[in-house]
Amino acid sequence: MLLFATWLLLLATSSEILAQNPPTDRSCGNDLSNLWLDVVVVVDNSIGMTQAGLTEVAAQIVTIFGGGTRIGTIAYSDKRTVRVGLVTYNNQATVQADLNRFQSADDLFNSVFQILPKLGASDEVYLAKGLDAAESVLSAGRKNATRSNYKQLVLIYASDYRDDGEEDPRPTAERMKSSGVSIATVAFDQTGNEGVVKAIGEIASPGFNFTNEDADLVREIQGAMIKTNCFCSSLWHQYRKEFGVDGSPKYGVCLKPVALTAAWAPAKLGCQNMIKSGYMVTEFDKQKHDFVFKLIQNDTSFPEPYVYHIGLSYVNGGYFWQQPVGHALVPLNDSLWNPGFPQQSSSNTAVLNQQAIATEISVGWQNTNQYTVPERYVCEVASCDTDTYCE
Ligand SMILES: *[C@@H]1O[C@H](CO)[C@@H](O)[C@H](O)[C@H]1NC(C)=O
Ligand SMILES: *[C@@H]1O[C@H](CO)[C@@H](O)[C@H](O)[C@H]1NC(C)=O
Ligand SMILES: *[C@@H]1O[C@H](CO)[C@@H](O)[C@H](O)[C@H]1NC(C)=O
Ligand SMILES: CC(=O)N[C@H]1CO[C@H](CO)[C@@H](O)[C@@H]1O
Repeated sequence: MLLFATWLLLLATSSEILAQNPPTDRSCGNDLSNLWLDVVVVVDNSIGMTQAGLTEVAAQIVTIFGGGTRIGTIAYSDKRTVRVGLVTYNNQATVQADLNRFQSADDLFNSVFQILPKLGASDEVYLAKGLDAAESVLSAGRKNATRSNYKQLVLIYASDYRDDGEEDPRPTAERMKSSGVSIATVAFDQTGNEGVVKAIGEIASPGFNFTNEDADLVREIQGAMIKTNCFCSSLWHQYRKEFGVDGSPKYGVCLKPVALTAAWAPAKLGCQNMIKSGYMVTEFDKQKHDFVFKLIQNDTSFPEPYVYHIGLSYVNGGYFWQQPVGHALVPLNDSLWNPGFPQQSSSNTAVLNQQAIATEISVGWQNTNQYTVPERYVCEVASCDTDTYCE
């Protein structure tokens, strides 16, 4: 009796622990010491920035990269390193440092404090000039496909903005963003001109428009670096909070619909073999379920009615989610079964999404045979980020 009571207590406690911690999708790796990126810092050094302003910027740059980030490429065996280039601009741009110049954090810190606090001679300032120079620094740093697997970020400190004629920074900004470069802006607002602040922010990638008045600017910029460093290999789609919204928060999870049909068990192996640490997709909650379905609906190789295998199956008395090989399966929490499912069956132990209701385009789970029902499927893998270096 006592034994039974203890057992009940144990059972209650362990299910409580599970209930308190419903499984969630992984966040992007956020370890600044393992950042791997190419960054060009572009600093307005026109008279309007003032020497005090430039010294603040220098101190800030040093702080941003001061979180143990490996600067340069030569001194490290770990490939997770950051190259930093430096451009200043006023009525013309000067490349102060290409991406290969700084080879340690000390080197970067000392040089930044030497280079930056020297004001330019002009009070005219053309962001377009600075941006063009940053673009050429990035492309010079990519010669011979050097670090072509690294993301690129341009960090701009700007006190003023104009976009007349050839001095319009927007075409360069658009071209860079559409080729995968992220742009973060810090509007250095000395005069309280909101129009200028807004215009500078408009060339930034979504959510990367900052001002020097932000209370936590260093952390914001570090956050922009962490987010830029969190991405999916080509042909994989990053899971975000909202489908198709560029600035929507990213998860550290990549998804790939596979249009070639297979039964559940071979599909599971297919995901494991497609990419290192790959596995069949999890749908821990409705948000993920809906995201995956939108991804499928946007994929013309998936016909209606929509049916696709997911990484859920019945193992040892319960339903569990797939995980990378070598990791424990994750017990099911939220349920999104179609009416009448799961059906009791010793052979139908695999789960697929099935479009069931004709009047409404949606899918729900149904259990099916692991070996005999060929369908399309969706694979999942952790994103490339500070935790995971991707060749
Ligand atoms: C690129 O490769 C060419 C030919 O292999 C070599 O001559 C050149 O030095 C390389 N350039 C850089 C920047 O590494
Ligand atoms: C950044 O852009 C968003 C969206 O356009 C805007 O709501 C926000 O005020 C901007 N922030 C700054 C600091 O300009
Ligand atoms: C939807 O599919 C189109 C065509 O393949 C693609 O260009 C677009 O990026 C997709 N949308 C999203 C949000 O993935
Ligand atoms: C089906 C199920 O177990 N749902 C649980 C998932 O986790 C939340 C949060 O702990 C619980 O409230 C649900 O009951």
